[in-house]
Amino acid sequence: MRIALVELYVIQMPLKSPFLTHLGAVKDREGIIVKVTNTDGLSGYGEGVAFSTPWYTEETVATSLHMLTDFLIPLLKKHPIEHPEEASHLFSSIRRNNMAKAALETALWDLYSKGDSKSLAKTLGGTRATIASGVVVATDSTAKALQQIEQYLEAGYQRIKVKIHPNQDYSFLAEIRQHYPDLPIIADANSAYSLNDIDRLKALDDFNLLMIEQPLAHDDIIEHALLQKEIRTAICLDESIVTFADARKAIEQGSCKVINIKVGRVGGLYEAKRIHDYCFERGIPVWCGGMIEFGISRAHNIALASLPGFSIPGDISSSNRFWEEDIILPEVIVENGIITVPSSPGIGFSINENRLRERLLSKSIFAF
Ligand code: OSB
Ligand code: MG
Repeated sequence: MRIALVELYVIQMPLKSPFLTHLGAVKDREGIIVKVTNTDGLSGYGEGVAFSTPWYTEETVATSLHMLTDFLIPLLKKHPIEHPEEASHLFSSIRRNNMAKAALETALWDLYSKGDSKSLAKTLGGTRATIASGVVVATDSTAKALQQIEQYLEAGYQRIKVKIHPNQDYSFLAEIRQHYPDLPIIADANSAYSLNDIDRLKALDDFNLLMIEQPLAHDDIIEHALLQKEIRTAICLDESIVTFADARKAIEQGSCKVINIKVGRVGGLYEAKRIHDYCFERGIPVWCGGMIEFGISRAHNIALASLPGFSIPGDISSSNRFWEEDIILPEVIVENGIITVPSSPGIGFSINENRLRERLLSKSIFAF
């Protein structure tokens, strides 16, 4: 791919309002923008989606920078590749650190698609011209949740996800369900429960949820299979699925009926597509998860979600869900609950250079 330059931009932006889960609050988002430029002067972009602290996975912005700077970028420099699919094989000599890998891998996909004058969606094998959009309500009061749901439904979102935990589940969901009898609702627990809570979790069958996301431990596959036998509500796995092999094992064991695919969590678009393909062949629905991300990662998510197996609205909301002003142009817009998949080359969005500069904390450059 004749890489000439890799640049890393660390940026920081406040969220419009704090994002609350039982694991803590996200108020300010730090992220890494990766820019890969080839010898023709074409550039591709990726985004590192690790958080500032290791609350969701073990990675952080600092560990991602370390991995990119000291291992991944030197590896790519030493072993030139012809196609982005080779990147995940190349990076497999480094254990885990999936978000760092995805940051660089996704930039290579964007660059490759631009060089080929094809949209990233087309390059990946996407078949949808539009994708369905859902949104997450992450707050600690029922009143606030109801108010936000109302606002998001007016904006057209097709399904709502709420965060639950043992101190905010049955009566919280009962009230939401009473106000919205037909609303497709996902309840995401981010591992707030154990098998000791089986009766609490069984009770949630009362609400006809679309699914319950990651009720048990972040690294579990076995206990989710035991739980799925006891509850009617479909289990969706998020944190537990870090590789293709995890997805295969979870499906073989009956640990889930749905998978939330996040590009960063699984180490890039290649692995994300492999998981999609495996699920699609077996009739297991998938949807695209979110990471409170900036526009570059959102753009990669839109391309991924254009694949045929993404049959459930993802956590792909508009840029203005979290940000006063995003770092891409145009911003991502949800209209009547859908997002149009760009057809121009690569991710199909350009960089809002002023905004990037405004939010920049540090920059590093690697010449090849
Ligand atoms: O568990 O899906 C999750 C955000 C950050 C970390 C984990 C999760 C989330 C979300 C999606 O719920 C938020 C979004 O819309 O980007
Ligand atoms: Mg989740």
